[in-house]
Amino acid sequence: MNTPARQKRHNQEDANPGSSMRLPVLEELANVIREQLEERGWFKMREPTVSSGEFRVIGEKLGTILSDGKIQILGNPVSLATSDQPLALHNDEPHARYLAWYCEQQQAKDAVGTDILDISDFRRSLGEDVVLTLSTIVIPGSGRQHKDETAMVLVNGEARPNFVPWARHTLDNPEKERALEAFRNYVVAKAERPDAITSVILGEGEMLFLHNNRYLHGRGPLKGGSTRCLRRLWIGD
Ligand SMILES: O=C(O)CCC(=O)C(=O)O
Repeated sequence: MNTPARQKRHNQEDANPGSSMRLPVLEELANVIREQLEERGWFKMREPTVSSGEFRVIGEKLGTILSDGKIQILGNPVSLATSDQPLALHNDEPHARYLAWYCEQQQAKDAVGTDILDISDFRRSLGEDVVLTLSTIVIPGSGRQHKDETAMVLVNGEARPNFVPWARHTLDNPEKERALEAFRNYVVAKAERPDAITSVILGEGEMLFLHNNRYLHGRGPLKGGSTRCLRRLWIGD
């Protein structure tokens, strides 16, 4: 019998994004996503029953949430991502192992996708010397989580690329200039290969998960007045 107390608990569970009834389902989804990210670097999920709140719960199961915000055009943009400008291929905050976007609203006409490019062979292609030099190139106050980031971040022997083509880099010796040039040339050569870039278009309720240390991402311009709105998570270890 549905007692008033039981009915009340049900109603609370429906309202709560991480309701205890749904937690095993979300846990299972997070396991699948983690496996896909570690195997192939990205995963698009069509799961219309997952709400934006539950998307965050999935993110929490994948790691520590470093940032949770909206990518949509703002009257006074606080970043390129919140303007109608195109975004060249880049990495987000390098301490975020995974990135995730949940489409809350897509542009009514001419849906805009997120472009992704596999750079998982960067360490072998660039070589250890270049990787080490990149880790000494400061990108001053780039306005992300860590104020002075470097073009490569080394964490416990792992190299995390931080490719931000529009940012000012401190290049105080020729070795750094050469290393950054090599990084840029590497990305250009990768992007020029046929079918290298995949454009992932999200419809409402769809999600994209990306390994930020293995893939670059970007997007084309948005239409002025676009209602496209993605909820974005940066997920650290
Ligand atoms: O709007 C998009 O599809 C990508 C946004 C982006 O580049 C970012 O979140 O850093």
